Amino acid sequence: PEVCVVGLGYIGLPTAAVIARAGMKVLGLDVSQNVVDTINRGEIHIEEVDLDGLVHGVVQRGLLRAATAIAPADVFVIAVPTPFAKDGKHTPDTSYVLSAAENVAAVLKSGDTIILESTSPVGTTEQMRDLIARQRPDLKMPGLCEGTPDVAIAYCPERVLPGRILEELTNNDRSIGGITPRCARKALAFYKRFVRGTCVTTDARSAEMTKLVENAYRDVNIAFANELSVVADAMGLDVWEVIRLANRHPRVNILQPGPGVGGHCIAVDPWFIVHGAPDETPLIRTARGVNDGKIHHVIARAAALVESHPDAKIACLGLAFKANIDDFRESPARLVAATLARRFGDRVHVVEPYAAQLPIEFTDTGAHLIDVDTALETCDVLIVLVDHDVFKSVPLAEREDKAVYDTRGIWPDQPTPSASVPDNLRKA
Ligand code: SAJ
Repeated sequence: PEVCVVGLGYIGLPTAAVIARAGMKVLGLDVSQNVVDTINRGEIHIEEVDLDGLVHGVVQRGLLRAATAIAPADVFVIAVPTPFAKDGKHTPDTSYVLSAAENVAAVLKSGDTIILESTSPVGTTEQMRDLIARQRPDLKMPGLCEGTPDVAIAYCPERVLPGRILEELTNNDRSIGGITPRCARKALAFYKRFVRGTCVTTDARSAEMTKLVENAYRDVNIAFANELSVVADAMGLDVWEVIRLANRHPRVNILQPGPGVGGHCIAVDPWFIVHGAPDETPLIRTARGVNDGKIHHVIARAAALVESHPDAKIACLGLAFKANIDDFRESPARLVAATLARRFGDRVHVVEPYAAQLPIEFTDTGAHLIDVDTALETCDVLIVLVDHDVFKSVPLAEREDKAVYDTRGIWPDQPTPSASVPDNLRKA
């Protein structure tokens, strides 16, 4: 194949499919035989808008094939996870990246390009290069040799938003970080074949940091909004009203408070910066703490509301980590709902149109999954945890008599939402 994509997850599979759509022959590599079989049938194992049709088409046209074993290619794209190590200290675990690089090294030949896309701590691409250099002393490595190196190595992070992956994969601008300028130019030529956005070349370390900075920037800004929401609760103010008004200032753009920050990126990547510079990152570290702390504030406020309505049925609206997607991993909404279910048992009902059943931790709590109509008919306490469109569109008439805790601010017309703030969370 021309291109080999290592890792067929939320980034690797759409990337492989988009490259194939551009007419290149792609081999997709995954450790899971099940994933490989699914893709080779023209089906997909993840949910993403329009991805099923695209994968089906490129597999049928013979442009995308999946396998568990690597084969020679001209360009290798590594898109494997970089989770935390299991040391409880938020240490980045780059072992999947390094073992992917080892795999690639085994089939590498002169003229090839290796691109790392996985979110990685600064220095990982050079580390990967050093590992390949040790394994393949026959090849001249960029930055380590005299004259023209045999291979090109670059770091090119993705920045796509789940739910808009295919759109953003082609239209977003990209940072192309070469180990050397020549590496950057080779990687640039590759991305130009399927990216419409502007591709900006830089060095690998700057590109690694850029990816981390983008997500840390968002985390810090969400932390500001979340802190304001806790302050507003203490002062008996409507935070949504305050933010709406402040955002009319031409240079103020405050993000939206919520039940905390979920997903696999924004709550993780800032730690990679903290880990690289622990003494220089008080703000980034504190923001993480504020966002994680918001979950517990929401649990306390929701529990107080439930306790003040001893006979009422409760509906938790939403489990997903954000609006209009079916991804429940690392979701603050799910944690809040499960905590309430453990505490209040069969009084708790969960509405999640994107779920067929409740996640495992709800087992034996007595909580039920119900639809939004049933919730509006039977529950007197509503706790909004996700801003799904179906919840947003519920008219005031169907909820005005209910006790509501709206953690996402989707119902600005709800009468005096702050009235339900319990005394212990109120200061003034
Ligand atoms: N959230 C808020 N308030 C806001 C915005 C978001 O509470 O105003 C919450 C969401 O509800 C969710 C979490 O933050 O729980 C993260 O959602 P998100 O939409 O901000 O981001 P992700 O995790 O879906 O995707 C992010 C994106 N990064 C940035 O916007 C800087 C995406 O572009 C990246 O490609 C992705 O991380 C990634 O893979 O790194």
